[in-house]
Amino acid sequence: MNGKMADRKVLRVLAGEAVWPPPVWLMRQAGRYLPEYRKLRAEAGNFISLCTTPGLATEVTLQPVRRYGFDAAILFSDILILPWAMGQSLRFAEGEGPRLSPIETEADLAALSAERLVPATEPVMETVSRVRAQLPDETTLIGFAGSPFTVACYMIDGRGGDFPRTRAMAYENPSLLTAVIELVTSATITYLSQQIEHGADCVMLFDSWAGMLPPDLFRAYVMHPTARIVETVTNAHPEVRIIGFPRLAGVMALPYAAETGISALALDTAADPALVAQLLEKPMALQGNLDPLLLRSGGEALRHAVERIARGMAGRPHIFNLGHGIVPETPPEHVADLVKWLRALEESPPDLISAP
Ligand code: 1CP
Repeated sequence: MNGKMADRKVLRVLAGEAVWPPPVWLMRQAGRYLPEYRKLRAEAGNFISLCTTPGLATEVTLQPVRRYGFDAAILFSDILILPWAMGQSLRFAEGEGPRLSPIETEADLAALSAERLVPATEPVMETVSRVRAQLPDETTLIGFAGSPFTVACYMIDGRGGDFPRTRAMAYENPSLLTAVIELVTSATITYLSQQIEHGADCVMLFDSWAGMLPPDLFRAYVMHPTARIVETVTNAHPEVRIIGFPRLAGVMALPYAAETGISALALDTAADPALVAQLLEKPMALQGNLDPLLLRSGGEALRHAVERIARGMAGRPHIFNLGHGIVPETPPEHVADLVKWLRALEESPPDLISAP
C-alpha cells in the first residue's frame, strides 16, 4: 500500500478494503442547499462562469468539506461542460435546467471540435490543481465526467426530460447516435486523464439515464463506451480507480460491474446494497445509497436508514453516499446529522454486531 492510500479512506475502500465506519461524501454536496454556495452563485452571475472561474469553483468545491469534514471532495463542475467545451451552445435557464442547441444532423455534429476541449477546459484543470493543494491530506479528490450516453442525451435532446429524440435516434439514425457517443467517449478519455494529471485521486462516471435503455442498447451505448474509457484511462494511469454510476439500470448493473473494468459501483436509491454485494461476480467496492428525500426529511427515520445501510454493508468495502444528488430544499443541519450519526458507529464496530 502506498503512502497516499494509507491516508485517504475513500481510496482504501476503492482498493477493496472494508473501513469502519464507511467514509462518506454526497452527490451534489456543493449546491443550492448551502447558503454559502448561493452567495457565490449570485456573484458569478451564471452557472458556466461559476464552473470556469478557478477562484470561485475552488471555493465552492471546498465549502461542503469545510462545513462537514467529508472524506472526499468532488470537483465542482458539470457533465455538460464537456459538450460546451467542444463548441455546443449551452445555457442554464433560471429554474429550468440546461438548454443546448440540439444535435439533429451529421452537420451539427461536425460543427463540434475535439481540439477545443483542452484549451476550453484549462480553467477546470486549474481548479483541480488548486483544490488538491488546499484539501486536507486525508481528503480524497474525485474528478468526474458524464458517461457518453447520458451526455449524448442532453446533446441530442437539448434539455433534460425523458429524451425522446435520443431514444428515437437509436432506432432511426443509429449511425449518428454512435458518432455522437464516439466523439464524447474520446473527449471523455482526454478530459478525465487531464483531471488525473492535475491531481484528481480517482474519477466517477455519471450515467444518470443509463436505465432508459433495453439490454442490447445498454450494452452498445452504456457498457461498451464505459469499457473503452476505463481501459484507456487505466492504461495510462494504472493506479487510478473509476467509480461507475449506471443509474436505474437494475439487473444490468451486474454485467456492467463485471465487464466494464470499473473499480466501484455507485448504487441508485432502488438497489439493496447487501443484495448487490452478494450477486456481484467479483467483489468490488459499492457506493451509496440513501434516499435524498429522506435526507431532506431528516429526523429519526434518517438516523435509522443511515445505520441500516452502513450495517448492511459492514465488513465489505463501502463508501457511504446518497442514491442520487442532494435536493436544493435539504436543510443543511440534516447533512450534519447524517455525518454525525454515521461517524458515531465507530463505537459499535462490525464484529460486535450480527453478520449481515
Ligand atoms: O443553478 C445552479 O446552481 C445549478 C445547479 C447545478 C449544480 C450545483 C447544476 C446544473 N450542476 C451542478 C453541479 C454538478 N452537476 C456536479 C458538481 C459536484 C457535486 O456533486 O457537488 C456534478 C457531479 C453534476 C453532474 C450532473 N449534471 C449530472 C449527473 C448526476 C445527476 O444529478 O444525475 C447531470 C444529469 C447534470 C446535468 C444538470 N446540470 C445541472 C442540472 C440542474 C442538471 C440536471 C438537468 C435535468 O436533467 O433536468
